[in-house]
Amino acid sequence: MNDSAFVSSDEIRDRFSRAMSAMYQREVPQYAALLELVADINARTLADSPDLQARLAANGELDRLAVERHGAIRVGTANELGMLRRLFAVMGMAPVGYYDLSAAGVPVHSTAFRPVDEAALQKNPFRLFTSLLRLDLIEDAELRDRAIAILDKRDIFTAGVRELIDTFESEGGLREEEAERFVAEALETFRWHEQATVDYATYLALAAEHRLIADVVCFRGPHINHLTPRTLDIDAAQAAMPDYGMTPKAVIEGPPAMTQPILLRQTSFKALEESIRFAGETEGRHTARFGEIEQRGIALTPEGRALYDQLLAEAQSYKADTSNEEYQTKLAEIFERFPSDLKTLRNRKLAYFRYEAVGGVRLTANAPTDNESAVAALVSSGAIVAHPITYEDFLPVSAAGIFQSNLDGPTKSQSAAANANMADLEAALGVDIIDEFALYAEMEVDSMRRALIALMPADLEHDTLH
Ligand code: OOG
Ligand code: NI
Repeated sequence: MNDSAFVSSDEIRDRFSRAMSAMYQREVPQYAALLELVADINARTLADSPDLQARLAANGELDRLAVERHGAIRVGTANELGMLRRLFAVMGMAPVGYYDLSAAGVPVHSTAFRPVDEAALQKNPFRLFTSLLRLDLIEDAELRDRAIAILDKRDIFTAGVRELIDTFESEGGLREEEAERFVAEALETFRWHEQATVDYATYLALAAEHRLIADVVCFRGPHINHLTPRTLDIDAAQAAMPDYGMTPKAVIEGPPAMTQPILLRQTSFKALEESIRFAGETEGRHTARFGEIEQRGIALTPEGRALYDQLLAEAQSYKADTSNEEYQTKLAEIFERFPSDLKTLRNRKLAYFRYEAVGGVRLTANAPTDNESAVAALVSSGAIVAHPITYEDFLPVSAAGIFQSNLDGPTKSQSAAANANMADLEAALGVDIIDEFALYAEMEVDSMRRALIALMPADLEHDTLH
């Protein structure tokens, strides 16, 4: 078999993410306006800051900026999620991270399908935040059974995509014509349907339990509910949204603006009210689809993340009933306790770095023998440069804020206590969920090794490295 005849998974993901964006722009014209806004702001920010431009270029992030986006979908059953896992594997995307949203009263738990290695992320970091409905959290047994019966009757995949996934798994790849067909067939799963599968009374009963349950259960498939381009200045984006015809959500989620941006800041425009045809030809309305913008910063270690979580928790009580300006001011005040310079973040091991040898010195036989101290000494002497590793994942509190701002209308309060069940989500996926911290740590350690090897004289053995 000729392996080179296969289209790479990275290439298929890139094509799929562009096709998804084109479809969503046709479905939700406001998303096209959002892309325009972000492109304008990114161009302006880069023009105003040659420094930022140089840093992004050095990190290989300038090229991916224009294609960078994430999306979100919600599915109803373990079978649907299991099949999605196989579908995303064709595009080199694996489930990373576990997000328990039940604590915030949203009856789902989630993971992000995304590429994991550096080359794949650079080509196109397209990610999909994917939630599975927690039918076990519906208290009303009769309603729960009805939801299960409705979901059991639908098939969200085309026969064509099922065949192509089988081909990918048995042959080890897809050829050009198959890859093209795969993108078109896979896209069908995420298309919007203005025709609901249930009557209006059923929709209303499910929506009264939780709007999200109605959104997942009453339609033919898991319509893409938003796509999110990456901006370099989210404060400017939030402020400019009304000029582009959008109503922004009340506050920007995540950390405040910082000299060294950390993790992820997000905002969205409110979900649109759409007209739906229910079974029996009743007309009704449903809000589901919106647009989101995000700004990404450095990935934090578990220690850094713990500090972030602690400071964010302190800020939560200021979030309700304040303007974004007031909230950001308060947040910035609280986050003064979070180091904002790369050196402190590195010395206190709060964040992850990619190390790059820039030369100037050669290692000698009496250099420190463990990689970490050797690298630290070489960073101080300037022979190695530490670049921030970009956060590629999501944040549960932010995600809850995004969910809630797009689910207006009455909802019964769901289980107030956190009710994480990662084992259940993994069973549905059919694979283990990858720990995001392990991925960043591995990237960091690999880069240390590569940097040290680059500075090593040819006569020193590479295997003296750990
Ligand atoms: C997902 C909301 C979470 C994010 O960026 O944190 C999310 C959803 O509404 O389905 O997309
Ligand atoms: Ni999102």
